[in-house]
Amino acid sequence: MTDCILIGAPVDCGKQRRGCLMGPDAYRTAGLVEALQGLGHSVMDRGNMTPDPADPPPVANKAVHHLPQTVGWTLSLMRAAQEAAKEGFPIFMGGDHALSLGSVAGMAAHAAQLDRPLFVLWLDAHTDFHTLETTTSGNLHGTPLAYVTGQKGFDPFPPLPSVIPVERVGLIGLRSVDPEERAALEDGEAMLVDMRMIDEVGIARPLGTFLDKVAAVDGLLHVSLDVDFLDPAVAPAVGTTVPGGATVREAHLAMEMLSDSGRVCSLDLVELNPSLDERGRTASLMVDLCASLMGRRVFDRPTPRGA
Ligand code: EXY
Ligand code: MN
Ligand code: MN
Ligand code: MN
Repeated sequence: MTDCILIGAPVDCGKQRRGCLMGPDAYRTAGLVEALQGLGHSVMDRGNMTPDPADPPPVANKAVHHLPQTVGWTLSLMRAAQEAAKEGFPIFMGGDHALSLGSVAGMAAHAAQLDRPLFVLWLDAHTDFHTLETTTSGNLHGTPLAYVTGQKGFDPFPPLPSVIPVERVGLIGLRSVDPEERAALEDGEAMLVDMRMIDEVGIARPLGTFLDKVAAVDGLLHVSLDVDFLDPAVAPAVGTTVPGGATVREAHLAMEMLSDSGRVCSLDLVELNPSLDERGRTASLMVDLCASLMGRRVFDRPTPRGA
């Protein structure tokens, strides 16, 4: 049984196109609380956050959209993550991926206090590895992973309590990477799994290797699940769809492997735009995936019948 702490983070300032504001309530409407309770977990729904304004407000930067608001969210979510992690398993219901600027930074600080290495699994079509200097869109939802791994060029974002080394980062589902992000990542130590690799060897092999790495150092693992990790045909309710994404089965297998590992300490559910959904289909799929992450199984470790 896990003490799940639901945190509504209706962050919509990470991009110009609005639509993630209603994300947290879409997950509630899709039955996230009941799904977790049905698995025997306790669920504390903290409601939806509103960010404290950054004090002093940062100077706006014309190349980046909504910088002051996003810095405010980052500070608030950093604090919320550390508090919630002391009480249980935080599930950040987004809101766009800019929420991970604060959620992941806060979880890294929490893990550092426990003297445990924090790993991050980024399930996403994108690497979200731009800095304020490299972004061409000016959308901060394309930057969180660069920030939490300590890349330069994030002034006036707060200094990180604990930096996550890129060798503790795995990205799976990649199929839309900008030149600057590729240049920053390609020769580095992060595990980069694009859809071609999943097509060739499946999702289990690279994910299994990554989980072995986490276990080898008794690490903790934060999972950041972007709706656009999935193929738009099965998850249309996201503003940054990229064709050729993960199938429903690949996503469930990943969640069940993560659950079996026992290493996951927190979760982001990000980029859901319910206004693009068909009868809440995408929100329901994300709730189903969360249930697989939190222990739902058809059979307990099925072996082929008669094996
Ligand atoms: N790399 C592009 C940009 O920086 O604007 C697209 C980013 C999409 C980010 C979404 C959250 O994954
Ligand atoms: Mn993302
Ligand atoms: Mn994405
Ligand atoms: Mn495939």
